[in-house]
Amino acid sequence: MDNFNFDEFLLPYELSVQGFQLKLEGIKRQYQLKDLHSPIETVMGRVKSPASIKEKLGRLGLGLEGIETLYDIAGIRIICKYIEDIFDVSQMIRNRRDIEVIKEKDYVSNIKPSGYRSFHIMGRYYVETVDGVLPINIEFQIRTNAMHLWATVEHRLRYKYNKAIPPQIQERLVRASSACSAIDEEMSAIKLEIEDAQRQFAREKPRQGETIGKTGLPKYW
Ligand code: 0O2
Repeated sequence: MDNFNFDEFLLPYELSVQGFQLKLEGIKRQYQLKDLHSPIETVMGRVKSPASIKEKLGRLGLGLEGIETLYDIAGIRIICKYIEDIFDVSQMIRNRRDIEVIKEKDYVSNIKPSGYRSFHIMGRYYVETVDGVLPINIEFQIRTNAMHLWATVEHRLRYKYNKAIPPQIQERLVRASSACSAIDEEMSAIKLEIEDAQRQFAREKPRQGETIGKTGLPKYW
């Protein structure tokens, strides 16, 4: 394991992550230029560190020969405003011709016992390298701001407690996850109500001083 060249191995993963971040930022920009709500709010990317790769392989009882079976060496996180956006973004990824979807994990409908919520898509992406075309596994984690807040705090605590979070803290985290779910549901309900009002308003003639977006709907937000 010691003489494995991580820099060389990880370079195509880094290029893929950078490339996808740009592509997804581009989609967000296109929505903005069309004056439409973008289901993508923030895009983040990371390549798993060698230490974290070794730790995960060890946890799975694999040696370095198993490295290419890991799905999350290249990771893209897409943060959305509303739960509905998660499903729009997932569909957007499924429809892409540069990604072959391998599997999906719906932790939004099937919340993990820890309280973790997110929608994961594991895909294969083909990178052009000097040695030819290389298949790269890439994991998309799609979640709302509330899901992201919870996941980052819980992740940090897991490291702080060396993965053994005390039971009373775990219980509070599960309750915090339910509170985040409630926020997501309420935000979606508010959005729906405003959209209904916008549709109603669009059927009426705009009064003086009121603006109508390119979508034909008045700009309330
Ligand atoms: P890190 O440090 O974020 O990279 P697979 O991906 O299918 O080969 P795995 O890892 O069992 O197998 O899949 P799972 O459970 O879907 O986890 C994948 C990633 O989702 C994790 O990667 C985390 O990023 C995130 N995740 C899953 N469960 C939790 C959870 O309970 N809390 C938090 N905060 N994140 C979670 P890593 O490698 O575990 O971690």
